[in-house]
Amino acid sequence: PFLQNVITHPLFVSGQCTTRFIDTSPELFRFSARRDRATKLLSFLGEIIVNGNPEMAGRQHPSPLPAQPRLPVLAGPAPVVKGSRDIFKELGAERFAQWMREQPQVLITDTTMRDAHQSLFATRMRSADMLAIAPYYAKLAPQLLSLECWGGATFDVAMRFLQEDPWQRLAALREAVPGTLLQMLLRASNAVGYTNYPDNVVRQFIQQAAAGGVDLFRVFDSLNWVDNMRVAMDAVRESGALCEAAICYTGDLFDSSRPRYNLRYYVDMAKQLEQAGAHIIAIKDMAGICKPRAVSALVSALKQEVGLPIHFHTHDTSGIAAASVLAAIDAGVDAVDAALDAMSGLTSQPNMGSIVAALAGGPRDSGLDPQGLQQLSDYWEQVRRSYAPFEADMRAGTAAVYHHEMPGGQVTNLREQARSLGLEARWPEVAEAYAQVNLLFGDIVKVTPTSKVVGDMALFMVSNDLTPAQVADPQRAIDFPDSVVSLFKGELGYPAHGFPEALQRKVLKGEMALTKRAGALLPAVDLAAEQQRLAASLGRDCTEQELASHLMYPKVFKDFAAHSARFGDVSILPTSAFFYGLKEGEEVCIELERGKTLIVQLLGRADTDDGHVKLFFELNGQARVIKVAKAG
Ligand code: 3PY
Ligand code: ZN
Repeated sequence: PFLQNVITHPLFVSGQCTTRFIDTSPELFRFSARRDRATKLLSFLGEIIVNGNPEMAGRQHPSPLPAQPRLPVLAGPAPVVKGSRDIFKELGAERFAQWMREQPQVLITDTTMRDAHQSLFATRMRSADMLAIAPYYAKLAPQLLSLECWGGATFDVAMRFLQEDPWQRLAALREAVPGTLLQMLLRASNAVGYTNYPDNVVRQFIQQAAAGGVDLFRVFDSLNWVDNMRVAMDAVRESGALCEAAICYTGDLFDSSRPRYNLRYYVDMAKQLEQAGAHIIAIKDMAGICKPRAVSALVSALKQEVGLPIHFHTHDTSGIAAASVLAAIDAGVDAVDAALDAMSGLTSQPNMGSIVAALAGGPRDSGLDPQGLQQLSDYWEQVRRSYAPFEADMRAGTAAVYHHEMPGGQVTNLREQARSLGLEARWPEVAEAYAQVNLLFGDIVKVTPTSKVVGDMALFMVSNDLTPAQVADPQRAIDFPDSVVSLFKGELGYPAHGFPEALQRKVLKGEMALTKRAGALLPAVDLAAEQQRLAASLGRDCTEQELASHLMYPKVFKDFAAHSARFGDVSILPTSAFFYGLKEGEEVCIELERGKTLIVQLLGRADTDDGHVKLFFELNGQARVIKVAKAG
């Protein structure tokens, strides 16, 4: 490697090196770190080849294994269109919001890199697949309002299952897509977690996310409790980013038997959010139950009574969500969410290409180029194949969603949880129990994290064969799941109408519920001291971003940091190699850094008699042997 560094050095190549060449060129010795990184990656590949990726346990490998996706071929120069981020930088937040309202065309957010894969294949999409296509967005779809590509469940899943640093994903996307707004989903006081955090932890997270590249924060509270959104909304505004505050749609606007969630309820909430400093209002229809007539009435009322742009988000679980999107557009909505065709439908967002086609030539034509979208979608179609083992076996939309009201992102997850408890065959009962739990809990908003609590309780009822009457019966002792106790204690906040008192008494068994916002009661974390403690436990300096990861998910971050120390940055591996390893004779290219590519080929394998496997690789033409212990 030293010789290699010498003969490729620019001074050597140009013949200008003197006798001091070696002394004055420390970079000649920078081969060990690269070699170390290559060895770590080979060790990881070795683990996957011999023991399998733990994420794949119990799942079927696709056959044949998908090939590396082909990227679009660009014809002609890029269109000269000012990207949404350029406009935002020029106008600032308030005037950008005004600009949104003044546009005749409907603005479109692409959810492919966040909600679509969260809802279709349990959030397993890897950064490598996003980063390869990201630069093409500027050329093929520069008219998009934003790319939703961060937050929600992606933060946790990146570290927990994909062994990736979510901050690195954000920074790389930011670099790859400089002209379009990057959007994240933030669970207000729950940040990107499942429980309320102390206020200063939420603020620190938002500061880091804004500094790391997020321009537009969609903020929601899982019980539509505006007081629980203020800390997050203030922090977003202070960071200079766009604050999009969401009203979570639940129930049915026109169902008089459930009058709680009526037009007044949503309009009042939107007005409170406007007062609280929102730049944009989102209608967050996380389950995909906002029917065309309902969204039409809602958008018209909001446009009349609130002076902010309205952004509609829905899911296609019912199979007819595009009708709602078109109804919202007819009613004057400013922006809508959609997923690129190959990543749309079912529990994901409705189909962008088709919506764009339906609007073409009309007064609200989105301005997006159908062919550009098609090229992006062709790429995603190939990518999706690598994730087939994570997809729910759902073939068609279903009206059942109007009954159970499960968020799109939860359907695949709850099915997965049911599977792990051996309840997969009883899925219709789980869905029914989910609807029953909602009514037992007082007809609440169900979105992360409250939706997880309702799901936990539904699984608990099905696995213990409990009826709603038995759950409510004060005489029957029940050991409620921890998440249910936490909900009734007010640790996630309160619905406007409170929890049903009798059930709350039964769940809390004499414990007191919180009388204030959890975030205000939780003691502030001494951030500097915590960062020092974290650095000490890692045995190295740590960044504020790592501190944020640790504050959100201490155990997950610790495991991820240990994995990175052992195997290096595995996010740069191609997806097929990451999940499925290499077959004998197979070769992969791994870009270690710009211009430094590793070409790895698996030549063969041999079992040893001490429970190991020796793998014979060729790495950039040189033989390397890795010995891997067989698990179990
Ligand atoms: C999340 O919080 O991750 C969601 O997608 C809610 O809809
Ligand atoms: Zn969603």
